[in-house]
This record gives sequence, structure tokens and C-alpha cells, in this order.
Amino acid sequence: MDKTVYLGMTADIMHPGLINIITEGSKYGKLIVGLLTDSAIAEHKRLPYLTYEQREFIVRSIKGVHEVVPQNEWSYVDNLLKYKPDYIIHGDDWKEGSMKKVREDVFKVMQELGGQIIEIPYTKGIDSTSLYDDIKKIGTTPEIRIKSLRRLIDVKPVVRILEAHNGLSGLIVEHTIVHKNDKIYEFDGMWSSSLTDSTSKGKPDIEAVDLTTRLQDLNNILECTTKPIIFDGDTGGKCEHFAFTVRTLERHGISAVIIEDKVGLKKNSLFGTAVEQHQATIEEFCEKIKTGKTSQVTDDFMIIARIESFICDKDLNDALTRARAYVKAGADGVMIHSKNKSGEDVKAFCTEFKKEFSDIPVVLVPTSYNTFTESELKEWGANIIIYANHMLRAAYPAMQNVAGTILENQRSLEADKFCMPIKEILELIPGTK
Ligand code: SPV
Ligand code: MG
Repeated sequence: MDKTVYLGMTADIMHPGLINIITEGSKYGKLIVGLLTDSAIAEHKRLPYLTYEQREFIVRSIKGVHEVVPQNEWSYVDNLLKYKPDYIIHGDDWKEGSMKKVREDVFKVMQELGGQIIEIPYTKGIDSTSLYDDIKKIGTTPEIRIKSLRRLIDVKPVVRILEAHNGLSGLIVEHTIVHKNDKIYEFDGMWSSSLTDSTSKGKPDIEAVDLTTRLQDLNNILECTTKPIIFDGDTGGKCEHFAFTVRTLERHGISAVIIEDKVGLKKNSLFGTAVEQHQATIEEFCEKIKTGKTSQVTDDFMIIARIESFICDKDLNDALTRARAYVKAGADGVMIHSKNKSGEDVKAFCTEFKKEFSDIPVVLVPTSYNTFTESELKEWGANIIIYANHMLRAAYPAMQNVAGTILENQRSLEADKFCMPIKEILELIPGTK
């Protein structure tokens, strides 16, 4: 009987190293490629550029591949137990780093199964991580960027978004990575916040900064990042204007707009009832959602309805009634907002809403109820979590401190320890030299 060989791979960007390992593996028997699904990859690496179906089509056509099967987990264990291969083949690069634990588990299972492990020298000089980095430098297209938010919602337990208000903060969201417990944590995308866009221009958050002005900052972010962007559309303005806003955002490759059900002079929600805030009627807000949905050109763009009932001191019933109407009007998701620290109102909403609409994404902005972790919010029913203002709030005290230190000392020596070294700031942005 023919021997079988198992090879796990993502196979997003094809390169000689992958063909080499396929050729080597097929020398030992029938090669089964365990192709990692998007959800298997999502918590460990960036989502592949190609969909599972596209990757499967490519791999299945490569000489030496006998069969392609889905690998639904980052760990090989389940598939090894299922397919019981005589061999597993892997590059020897997994001896170190984040794949070490995966390798240990493979050794245990293969020992139980009486199979063998073939480790071949890793093909130097070319690998998908450095190819990814090269592609990242080139950037992305509006079409790919728009689609990426829906793909992330589909495969990630929760989509993690951080506010960015200029190119530099966008770069931080794009590149910050934390390695913890054999996993890689990074932000999935950016929030273009009305609060931080206005504040960074010295203006109040009252829709005084117009779309054209906000697009200038957004363009800088688009220029140096590839991750999806969710745009804070405030109230969406007049229906007639919202139709243009939707198309403009779409053309720029923005994945979603969130509009809030307020009317009149909009004030920031975190003031709560300390300022006058008025909610739109259900009918008028539904009209706006419908206008947006009929205006968009692609199927990918999302219009998310933000419910301000708790901000305006209304109850759960009001929030749920609105949510039902907004979904019926075509909203692709809902955001429920609150400034209550306990999180109880938001949790109750999520629980009830998800009973009726398990497939409609829920967005949370846990600025006030910030004691809850992402996995707790996910348990409530959150699909997207937005850290809505933290980059600007972090930057301002740092700048204020430096300004004060210079004034106190009448020179900048003492402030230097709070500043990035000149050499580092000069080299911060690739391509500066
Ligand atoms: C923003 O970031 O501008 C928001 C979220 O709309 S909040 O400030 O919490 O209202
Ligand atoms: Mg806002």
C-alpha cells in the first residue's frame, strides 16, 4: 500500500521554497496538503491575500500534490489523528520561535501513530513573511482593502480596531505586534474617529470638520497602511449628502461607515445627558440607512447603525426596537453605545439582540466600560471592538509634559528624556534617507 505524507501550509504567496517542500514530500508517498483555513490562520498571522478556494485551486494544480484537505486549526494534531499519515514533512525553521509548541505536539502524535517526521532545511533567502513585507511596502488597492473587513468578521473571534488620526498613528496601528503565549496579537484595522479628527484640529466634535477635510487625513493613513478602515460618519448629515459620503468613502477603499441616530447639533456621546442630545425618529434614521444602501456601488461596503438610546437615557426596549428597525432597513451591523461603566446595559442589549440576529455584526466601543477584556465582550456577542480615541489621548499628555518641561527649565535638555532620539525620528519612516 502507498505511504502517505502530510504537509501543512497556507500557500498564499507561491515561492520556490513551497515547491521544494512539495517535491521533497512527494518522494515519500502520496502527499496530502493540509491547507490552513482563514480561521485557522486568523489568530496567528495576517489573513491571506487569497481566499481558501483560490489557494486550494492553486495547490491542487501543483505537480506532486495528491490531495488537498482543510486544516481548521493552527495545531496539526486533529488532522494527523484524522489522516494518520506515515510521514509529516516540515521545514526545520519550526525548531525555534512561535512554532516550537506546534512541533512538540506533532512529535507526540506521530509517536503515538508510529509515523515519522521529516524536517528539511528551510529554503533560505525567500519565505512568505518577507514576501508579505515586500507586498506591504507596495501597499494595497481600495478593492482589496474594502473586502478585508467582512473577511475578518467572518473568521476572527473578534475584530480589533484602534483609532488613527494621521499617517503616523496609522503606521502604529498597522505595525504594532505583541507576541504572547505562542500567539501574535495585532490590530485588524483603524477607526477614523470624529472626536480625534476634530480634536487634533483644535475643533469641537460637532460635525464642524467637513468630509473633505477629514479625507485629507484619511488619505495620509491610506497612503501608508493596508488594513481596513471604519469611518465615523457622525449623524451622516442629510440623506442627500449621505449618498455622496457613502460613494466617496467606498471609492477610497473604506470598509464601513458608522452613523449614529442623532439629530440637531451633534455633541460627543460621552457627554451623555450633560449636554442636549436628540435622537432621530426611527423612520427618519431608517430612511438614511436605506439611502446609503441604495447608493453604494459594491457589495462589500458596510453601513453600520449606531444606537444612542443608552446615551440619551432611554431603556433597553427602545434600543432593541431601534435595532430591529435599522436591520430591517438594511443596516449591515449595529453599534450600541453607552457611557455606563458597569457595561450592564450593553451586555443586556447584546444578549437580546444576538438571540434574534445571530448573524448581524455588533460593534462595541468600550471606552467607559474598559474593565472587560476582548474575550468577555466577545462572550456578550461583540464582533468588532473599537478602541476609539486612545492614540490621541496618549499623545496629548506626552506633548504637554514636554512643553511644560521646556518652560520650566528654559532649555530643552531636561525634556530630551521624554523625546525620541533625533536619529530614531529621522529613521522612523522607511524611505527617509
Ligand atoms: C468617536 O470616536 O468620535 C466616537 C466614539 O464617535 S465616542 O467618542 O465614544 O462617541
Ligand atoms: Mg464620533
